[in-house]
Amino acid sequence: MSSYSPEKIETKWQQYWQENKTFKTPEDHDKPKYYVLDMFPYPSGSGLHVGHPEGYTATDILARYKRMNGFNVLHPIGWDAFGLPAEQYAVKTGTHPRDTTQKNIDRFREQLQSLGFSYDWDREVNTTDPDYYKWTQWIFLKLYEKGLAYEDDVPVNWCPELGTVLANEEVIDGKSEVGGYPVVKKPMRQWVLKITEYADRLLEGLDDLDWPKSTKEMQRNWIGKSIGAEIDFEIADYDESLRVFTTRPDTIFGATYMVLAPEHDLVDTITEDDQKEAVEAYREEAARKSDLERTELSDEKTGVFTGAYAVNPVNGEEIPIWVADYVLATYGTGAIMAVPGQDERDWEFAEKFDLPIIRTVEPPEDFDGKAYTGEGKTINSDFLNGLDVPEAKKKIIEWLEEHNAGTKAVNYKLRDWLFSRQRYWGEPFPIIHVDGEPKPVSKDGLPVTLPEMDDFEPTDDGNPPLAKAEDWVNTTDLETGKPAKRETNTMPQWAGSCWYYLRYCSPHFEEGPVDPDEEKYWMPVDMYVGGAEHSVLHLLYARFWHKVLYDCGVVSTKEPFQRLVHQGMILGEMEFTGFKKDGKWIDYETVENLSDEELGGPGVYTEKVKLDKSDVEKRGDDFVIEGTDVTVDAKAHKMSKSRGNVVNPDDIVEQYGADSMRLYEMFMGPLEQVKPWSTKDVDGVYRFLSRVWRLIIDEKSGELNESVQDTEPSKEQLKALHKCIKKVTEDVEDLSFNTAISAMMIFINEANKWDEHPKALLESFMKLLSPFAPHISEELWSRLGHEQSIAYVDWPEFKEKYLISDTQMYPIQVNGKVRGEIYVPRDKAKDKEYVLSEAKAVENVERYLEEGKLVKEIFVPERIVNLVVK
Ligand code: ANZ
Repeated sequence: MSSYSPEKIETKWQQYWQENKTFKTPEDHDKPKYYVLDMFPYPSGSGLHVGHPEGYTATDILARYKRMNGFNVLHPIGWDAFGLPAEQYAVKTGTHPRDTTQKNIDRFREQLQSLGFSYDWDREVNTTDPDYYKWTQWIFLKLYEKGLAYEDDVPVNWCPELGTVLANEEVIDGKSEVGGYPVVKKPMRQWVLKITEYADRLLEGLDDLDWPKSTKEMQRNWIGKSIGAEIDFEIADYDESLRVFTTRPDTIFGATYMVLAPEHDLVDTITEDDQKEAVEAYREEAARKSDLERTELSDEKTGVFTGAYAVNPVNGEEIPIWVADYVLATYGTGAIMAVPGQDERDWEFAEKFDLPIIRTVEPPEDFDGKAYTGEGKTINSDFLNGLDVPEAKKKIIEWLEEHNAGTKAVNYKLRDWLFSRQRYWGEPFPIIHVDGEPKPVSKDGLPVTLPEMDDFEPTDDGNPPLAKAEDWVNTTDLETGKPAKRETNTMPQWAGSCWYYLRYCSPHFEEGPVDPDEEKYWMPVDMYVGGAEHSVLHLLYARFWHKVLYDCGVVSTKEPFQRLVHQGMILGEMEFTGFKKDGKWIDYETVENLSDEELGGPGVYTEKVKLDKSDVEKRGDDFVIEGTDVTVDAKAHKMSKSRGNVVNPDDIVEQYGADSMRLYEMFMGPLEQVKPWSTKDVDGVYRFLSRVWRLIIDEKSGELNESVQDTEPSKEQLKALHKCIKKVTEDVEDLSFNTAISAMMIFINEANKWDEHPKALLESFMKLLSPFAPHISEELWSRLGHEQSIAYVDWPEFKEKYLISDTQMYPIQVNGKVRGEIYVPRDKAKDKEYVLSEAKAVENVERYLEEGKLVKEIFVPERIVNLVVK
């Protein structure tokens, strides 16, 4: 073999790693540990997409780098393999989801192995394996024992098309996140997890995590803690009172009307007869809208008057009670005091229905808006007048508590977690029903495995497919001998991913989900890399379970993921479109800024022309038609089948090899940035690797090049190498992989100019390259004469001394202007007399000295010489 051929060396090394179990995690707990984790994939039918190797290469570089730096590294992978697609496929084709899943897993594994990732394959986990989900069920029972799992009849998001209930998070704009099918509300018996009990701890825990700011903020908003008060308003002529939640109790003197959510219990009681019809019609209308539609700020406000009045506890004033759908039944108390002066939604409503508006906070003088939501002095508010908002809040709460009319209150947006699905392909609940009451299956009864079935459709009345497995459903309570029925719901896909990172610590442990000693050593995860789409759900649910397990004494850590990084999405290739009018090219900006009419009518005089990459050139931030100044529209789009811009990683690996694929995905740009794909640039990194190859291997003979010798590296060579070591080391630590690769390219360009290539120098370079491009590095390392894998050799140490050159340059100024420069030997660099005499001898400087009189000599060691001449 003479030229660089990845197809030959890559399989060879993959086999070597597998046969030698090179990446088996060492048992040695004396070394410092590094746990680097990927979000495990859902093994879909379409195989890996180019987004997977992006995060996976980044973590693999870190894993390999840390091993070479003496760390004990845990770098595992597994499969998040329950889920809807395999079940839908089963309904369509009759293929059991287990078979589909197994096939997909095998394909994924093969693809990951073909990319040379250094996973410990002995620790693979699979959420659908009964040995795994036994512990998912065990954890559920812990939640149940702690009163954190309960059954409830809840109005749920029922998706008839999918035959299942969806969590709020899985419904977007009234449609299912998967498939986009319509979703309606329907009351159903469901399992619910009390995540709300952990709301405060989930908030507090965020403070110490090294996570992207935006992700923490999303979790904070999702939990949505609001501090305020609950206030009771008597209802005139009724023996009832109305409780509202407000974050602005200080504005109570400005409450000019009240609003009940259409679903509020009091609506029926207090609506006056002549208003009943209107209220009823309004309620029906509201039921058809989603929460999102109802609370949209921009939408026209709607509502009806009930005919009843509430009494403001602070001043006894009677204010009308309305029903309006911008108030949600599911938040706070489902009722509000409306303060149009300080709340935008209330202002709009008051304007529309001609209700009074009273400001209770003085807006700044130049304020010309409507509702004023800012800070300021309280006005029109009796005993609160003159106070700033926070003081006024404090004082009114004291007053309300004294007068038994209200209390301080906290509210969360976070709801309890709807934890059951009407599906087959999920974890069965370890629950039986005896006399209609739920009862946990005893620990020896775990795992409760899925029954064999070949019909995966839900029953016509919406019961889960498991209800059809009668032999399985009907069982006996082993404790009492009574007949019992198994729970037929299954857990949602989130369940298995809530704790998989723990299983990796001791995947074969039989006494519990995780071996406590291993957990103590490995946890928390030091680096977790995955998509930003998991900012809330998976990452919040896993934190919740982890905290419950902490409370149960199963884990010793309060948080699972210390550091989190999201890789940026990889878009399709850039697409270029030029525009023509009357047969002539016109600037893209012109097209963008002119209306169709101005352009001569839609599509009549303008013509869109799809352009090839080779038709355009980059000019500053724009792209122009080659050889002209005419700008074009240049955009990259999300990869999608319908757009036809999907890049298949297998094709790239086949054409260029895994090392080029890895290197390219890291070279595209900063890890966290969104970036367009460019196959042309894969070619670039391939050429770089070929250059590395040719530097060491003689293409004709296939032997080491003659220039590769056991000689001492020169100072110049050491300087180039250590520059590279410094940069690559710092950049890997900062996850700045693209710039690390640039530094290696610079080194190779330099090295190509040298006649001799000392072995030691090349070996150091191969070490630097090895986490990025492990196959070529192993191959060249072995050809340089090593029998052991490069994976565990020490990372090259950076030595500052090689960067300092042998001479010191001094600029020589005369009267503050540079007139020349000198180079002095390093050992004389601080010798004032020597430097000054050399400086004065510079021809150009000498001239000035002859012309005038030297009055002052300024010498700054290792910096500069300045001579003042008059
Ligand atoms: C009076 C008031 C005056 C309010 C003011 C705001 C500004 P967050 O921050 O989201 O918790 N609210 C309470 N329950 C509601 C419900 N079920 N549906 C819709 N809106 C509801 O917001 C709390 C504020 O949202 C509460 O404070 C209430 O309006 C409204 F100058 O009460 B406020």
